Amino acid sequence: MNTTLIDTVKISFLNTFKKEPILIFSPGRINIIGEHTDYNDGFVFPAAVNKGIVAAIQKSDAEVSSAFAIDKNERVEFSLENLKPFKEGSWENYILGVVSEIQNRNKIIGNFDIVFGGDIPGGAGMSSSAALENSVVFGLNELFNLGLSKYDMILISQKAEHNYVGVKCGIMDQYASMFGVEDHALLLDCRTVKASPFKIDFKDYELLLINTNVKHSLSDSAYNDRRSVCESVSELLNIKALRDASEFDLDTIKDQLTPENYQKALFVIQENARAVKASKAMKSDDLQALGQLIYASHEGLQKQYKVSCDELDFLVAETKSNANILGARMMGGGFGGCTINLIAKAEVNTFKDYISEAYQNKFNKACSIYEVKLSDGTHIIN
Ligand code: GAF
Repeated sequence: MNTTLIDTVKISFLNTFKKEPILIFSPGRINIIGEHTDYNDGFVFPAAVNKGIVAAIQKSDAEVSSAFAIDKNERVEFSLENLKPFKEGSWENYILGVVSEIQNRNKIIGNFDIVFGGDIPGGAGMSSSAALENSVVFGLNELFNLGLSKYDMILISQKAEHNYVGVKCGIMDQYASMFGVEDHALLLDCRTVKASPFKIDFKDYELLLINTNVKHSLSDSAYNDRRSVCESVSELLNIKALRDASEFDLDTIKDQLTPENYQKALFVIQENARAVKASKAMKSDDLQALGQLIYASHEGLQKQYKVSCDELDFLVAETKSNANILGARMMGGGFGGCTINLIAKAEVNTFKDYISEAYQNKFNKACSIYEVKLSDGTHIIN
């Protein structure tokens, strides 16, 4: 955990409110494989990381509540009555959305002050948004003794994202951020919302993240569009979600689908199978097989599901001739953010130098590179 970030958040809170806050760390996440499968009731393979959101929160006697986003240096006050979303794209919606969903469950909270900061940039595809939502619901649960389980909390965070942020996300991000286990990735079945933890020790290899530092506009609406394609194909197949379909089933309705939508549904079915195969490859320490699945995932996200972008495709393509990189793919919702790379530890420094220069030359901007540790989920910092 980033102790400088913790100190900054704590000091900012103390200076403004002159009272001791509860401090919460809520991690971002990586995802080894299983992209866009969560809202299809399928499998995903995420892990919480040691980067995320630190929030300081405490009850307030004032007539209103307040939130301060350190990174943006923006402060907002709001009444807990008649909550309404701020304009689209506002960070306030992650907080107000959580408050509103708590109220929808007839839980009573009083006014509070929250200060937060993070060390994952928004749009990195590492889910700073779920981390923020989880930190808010976790903090309010603690302050006002709401009696929410972690499971209740992630559903509240997810609903906040649906109803206040406007992204009809699945449950992967909120789950990974809340339930992460140090040194483990979680093979999560998004239908039962139960996960099997996998101890991650890639021996001579590690996972390296490369951030394109772009987030293309319309990514939220493109995400919601993908989700509705999947739902309409499921409806045609008369099944609950694409997790229940085989490639054979899909072929039976091929003539009722546009070629684009057929490919999208096919991608989901194949990606779901890849996530399960990846767990088997990991159980048998077959990193070569895992790497191939990771590459295949990118190919599908790029060509079938069409959620990649030039910057991500470039970063992945640049790994292909490097025998010390076993797999690479875009990670998260897409249209920007990070790639995840399964790379030999001995190669990391050389590759960092190489890719930084190549990316700069190609796009005339810098990429950022992160080495992360797998961490525990949302918790109070003592
Ligand atoms: C975003 C969403 F929030 C997740 O629910 C998931 O669908 C992911 O994109 C794609 O796998 O992070």
